[in-house]
Amino acid sequence: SQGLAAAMPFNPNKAGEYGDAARTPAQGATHAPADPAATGSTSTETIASAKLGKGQPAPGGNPTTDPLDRVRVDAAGQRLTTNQGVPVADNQHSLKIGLRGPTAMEDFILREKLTHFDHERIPERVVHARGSAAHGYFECYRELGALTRAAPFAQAGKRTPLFTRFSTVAGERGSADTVRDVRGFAVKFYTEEGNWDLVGNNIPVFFIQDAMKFPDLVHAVKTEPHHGMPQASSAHDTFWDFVSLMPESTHMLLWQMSDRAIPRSYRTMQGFGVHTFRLVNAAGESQFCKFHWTPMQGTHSLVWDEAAKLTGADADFHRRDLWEAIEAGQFPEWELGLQVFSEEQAASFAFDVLDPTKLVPEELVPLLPVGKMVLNRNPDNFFAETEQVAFCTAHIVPGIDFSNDPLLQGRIHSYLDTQISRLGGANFHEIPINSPIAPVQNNQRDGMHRQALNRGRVNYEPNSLGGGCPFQAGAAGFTSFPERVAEDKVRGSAELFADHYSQARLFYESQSAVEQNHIAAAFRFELTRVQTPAVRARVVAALANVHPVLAGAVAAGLGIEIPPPLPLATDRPMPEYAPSPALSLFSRPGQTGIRTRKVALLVADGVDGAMVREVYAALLADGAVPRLVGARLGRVEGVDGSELDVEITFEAGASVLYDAVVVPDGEFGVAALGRDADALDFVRQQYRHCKPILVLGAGAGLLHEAGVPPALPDGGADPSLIGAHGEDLAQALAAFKEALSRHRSFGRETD
Ligand code: HDD
Repeated sequence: SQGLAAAMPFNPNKAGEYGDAARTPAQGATHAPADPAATGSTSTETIASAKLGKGQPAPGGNPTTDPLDRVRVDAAGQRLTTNQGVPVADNQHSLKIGLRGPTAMEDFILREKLTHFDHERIPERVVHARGSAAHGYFECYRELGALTRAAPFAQAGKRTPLFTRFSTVAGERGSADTVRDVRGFAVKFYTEEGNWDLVGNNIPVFFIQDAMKFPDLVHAVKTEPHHGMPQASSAHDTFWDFVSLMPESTHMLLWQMSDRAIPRSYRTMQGFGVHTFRLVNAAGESQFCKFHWTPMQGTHSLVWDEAAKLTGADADFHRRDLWEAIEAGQFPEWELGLQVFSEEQAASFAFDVLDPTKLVPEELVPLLPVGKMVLNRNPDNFFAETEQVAFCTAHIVPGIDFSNDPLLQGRIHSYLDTQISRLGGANFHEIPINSPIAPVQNNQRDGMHRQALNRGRVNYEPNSLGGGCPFQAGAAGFTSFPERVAEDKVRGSAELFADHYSQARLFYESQSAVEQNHIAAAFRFELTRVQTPAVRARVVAALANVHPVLAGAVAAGLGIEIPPPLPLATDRPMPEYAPSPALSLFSRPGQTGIRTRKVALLVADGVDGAMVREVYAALLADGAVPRLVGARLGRVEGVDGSELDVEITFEAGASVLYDAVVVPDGEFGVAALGRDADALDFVRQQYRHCKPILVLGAGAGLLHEAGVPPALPDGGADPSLIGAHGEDLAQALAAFKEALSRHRSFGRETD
């Protein structure tokens, strides 16, 4: 707790939790957005709405908190009541006819309480049920009027509040965070021209090309219907049966079998809008656009063995990580980059930009950085915000428009539709987290749970009795881009959609050797779980069209010969592909150094306490999160007589929860650790998972006992396995921090 708590829990505007003083974060204690007036910043968080009033909001304020204030409830100092506001005298006993008699039918307090409880659950999302979210803002780097009239890009420095939810896809609401899966990356921008939802994933392509196939895909990947297994995993027959009969999924499968699908943190994932969208400027001119979110924290992933163990050690690993980083004031940031290209350019590409199984290589259309997203406030209430937030691809604003991507076209229907059953009616837009900061005025009325008290007699348009209001906005309102379409009405797909393998090959060839090995291992694992040999063989037959090395490695892992490749639907040459280095996770190490990285310092009676303290302080100073881990809670005594408080035990703080380990000096302490199976496992797993290890003096004995190769002062062949004695501690610490900022040392990987 010393690490994160030292930075003080921070949640501006969350008065309920930290008292009214928390509304104005103390100077130096937080990373609150700077006061534009004081810094001379160009920030123009100008707002004008009935809910919010006009003009600049309070510095560091977030316009979405004001509408949420309306519904914030704080019980401090309040008496208990029923839902009708009747004070409750006794909340422990039902009303009985005699102390040993039956309960009275008239006990309205009991009945109200139980009835409400019986209805506390709502249907979980049919996909992306498991997720976590946070509030924040988007800050625009530059005015983009030439490209789009969308409000968030209207001015350099402009801030637009937003709410972002990350999720897994296949698992149920209570499933583990670290399973192999695609991650959802959904952002709701509360613009003054209405809400814009960019509902993306951490992978830039998708499994299928047409929304018609989505229910089948989801049925195939979710638990099998007869026995409800497996939970949150694609490693089963129905999924691989479906995708092996759907060659268009091959590109996405390579991403899903890559380390992208086991991120270290939500904070270390890229996000993608996936589809080609349109930007439209005030003159009505349009360009195509792809949206990319790039994490400032770098792109980092787990290793598979670690991910599997984490599901047991902490099923909330990603949820906790996001929450703790924000509470500690270490606000995660992503840069928004646009790939903008004209229709003419698109027509010259060797792939179809309307095909969501294809990406636009950054080498072909570079990213234009246009702003950043900062997540700086955790929700007050998980259900009210994270669970009830309703993202819809149909939620776009003037300046953004759809393309004809057939997957996107189907999504435009599906999201609105699903919210109606999930959130119990057509008024889900009135739930505070979904309600825009822009005023809502129309003639839609009534329905379940209606909140607005629409006044007057006019609920139709055109009208004269209401002075014609609300009136059509005309050119100031949303106008669809008038794309010319003159075609036959058909079911089918465009010619270039038939190329299923070129970009899968591009992706594979763009990966480092380490990443390629991980992809092959993931296919081997998943297909080993598949029980039907013909399904396994069909997947390898698809991979034979991607790359002979990959197909060979997977076939060898399954103990089969490479089958003849699946037939190709097109043999068009695909000229512009070369390896795209931007597709490797290693191309984005990040800019936040060792901040928020968790480091375990192993302790026992007899370790060198002074040295442990020195390392602890040095890590804390650079924003890392050190923890003293021992066999049991309480105090251990160092050889020098110093006392150390164990913060967590090996049982509760398993190795997989830490990014690195420090093995202490002190012969007796090291000998004690060497007799502890948990301590030995801890060191072995840190080594196996390629994490930085700092070994102080006699600590070398623990590595030996654990069967880990010896550490050298400069790291030697393994730059993340660093040995140190008292005199060269500073140098070793520097090397350790450097290794920690790189995250892992895959050179030592053997499995
Ligand atoms: Fe979807 C949820 C992302 C294709 C239908 N989807 C959902 C969420 C994300 C995505 C991030 C969770 C939003 C949240 O946090 O609440 N979905 C994608 C991406 C896709 C995609 C990036 C392809 C590019 N989805 C897709 C298709 C359909 C749907 C083709 C249907 C035709 N998706 C849904 C849904 C969900 C959903 C059933 C479930 C819960 C919800 O919408 O709110 O409507």
